Amino acid sequence: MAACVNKSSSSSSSNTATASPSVDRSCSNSPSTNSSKKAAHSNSHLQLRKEEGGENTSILEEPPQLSPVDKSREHSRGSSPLRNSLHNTNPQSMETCFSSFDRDGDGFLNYAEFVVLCRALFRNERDKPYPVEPKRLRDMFDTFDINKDGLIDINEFELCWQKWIRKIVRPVCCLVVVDVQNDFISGSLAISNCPAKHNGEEVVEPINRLLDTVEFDCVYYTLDWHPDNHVSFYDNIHLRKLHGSSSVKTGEEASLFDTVVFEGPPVMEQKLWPRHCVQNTWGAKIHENIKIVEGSPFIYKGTNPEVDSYSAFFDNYKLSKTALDTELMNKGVTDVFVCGIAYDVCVGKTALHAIELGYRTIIVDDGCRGITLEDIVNTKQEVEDGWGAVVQSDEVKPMVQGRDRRPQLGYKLAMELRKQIKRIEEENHI
Ligand SMILES: [Ca+2]
Ligand SMILES: [Ca+2]
Ligand SMILES: [Zn+2]
Repeated sequence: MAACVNKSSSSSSSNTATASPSVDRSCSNSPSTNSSKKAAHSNSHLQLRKEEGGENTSILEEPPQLSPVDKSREHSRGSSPLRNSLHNTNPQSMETCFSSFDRDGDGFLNYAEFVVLCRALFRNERDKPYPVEPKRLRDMFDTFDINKDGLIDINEFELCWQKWIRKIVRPVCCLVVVDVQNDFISGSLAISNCPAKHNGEEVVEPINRLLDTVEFDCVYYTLDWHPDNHVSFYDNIHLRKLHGSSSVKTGEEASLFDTVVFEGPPVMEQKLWPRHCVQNTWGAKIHENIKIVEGSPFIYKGTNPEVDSYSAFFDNYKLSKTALDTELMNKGVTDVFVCGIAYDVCVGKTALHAIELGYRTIIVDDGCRGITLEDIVNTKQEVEDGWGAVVQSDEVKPMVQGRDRRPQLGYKLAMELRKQIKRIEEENHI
């Protein structure tokens, strides 16, 4: 488990935190952004597109449809050129898509044409369009109108196609199963004793059902994995000095679940939990009924005695980072689905870090159980505020298959691309 904890410096951790790894590398290495800028000024190229577009519009009586793409090898794919284009990696499919939505055939997508595209893109599994706020549509349009001339040309569309549409239609999906360990279910920190009185064992059925029925591209299991002398254990309070700012002044005064401030360094707030998930004990084991997908990695967190770690990505003070982000980045993961225990602690912090790192993030609500109802509500709200989604387990499959395409997740990806474009532009100006 030591190998899973990357002791990176705090400065490199925070760099990573502000970057957008899932699309960053591919975007900054991609010729598309640079070529977009150059070619936006190429009149002969635009002229060519105008002629091609003109020919195509006459056959487009109906609004073009972006087809649902079923990754589970569904055979009936229909014959629409647009539908085919989404399955095709050759450059022609992009041009087919572009000209299908360029309804007036002028070689550009104007805002109204882009709105039609979004209506085709953001649909539920029954092919019904999701409503999208005009402000969000405008933000997304502005993201892809890189030269700000109020139109998306074919070169700007290349970025839109490669980095946005294709990823929305064919997301790379990871399920992160957070801390479904004995101590949180029936052991020393059983959440059934906490205010929400949740039964942690209830996450087993929906999680196993997801694992049995949904083709995730990868699955990760996280484990709270503490050494004996861990800072979060109430009975270890005498091992460390309390800071002057701590409202609890002495170890004797402290009660279970109090929040104290330790002197450090660094000075850090810490909630005092009962001793739990001690490495290599029964309490730290994953619940015996949870299905373990063969070859799926375990991510161990909270291994440093001096700092607690709720999230599967970073410890609570971002002093270190686990291998999870790098692994997801290497796999090209776009969408992170999170479930497990405890909803308002480790699940929530994992989801919020995934959002911060640039992933489209989805909490599987019925695959989570938590500590307090109020904090669970707040967790959901924070995830939704970050353009993540909170869904039920039976909604997951069509999302993973790219048949249910949520606007807030598309918006999130567009905003990540916008940050990257801005960064590349700034670098080019320097
Ligand atoms: Ca047009
Ligand atoms: Ca433009
Ligand atoms: Zn812990």
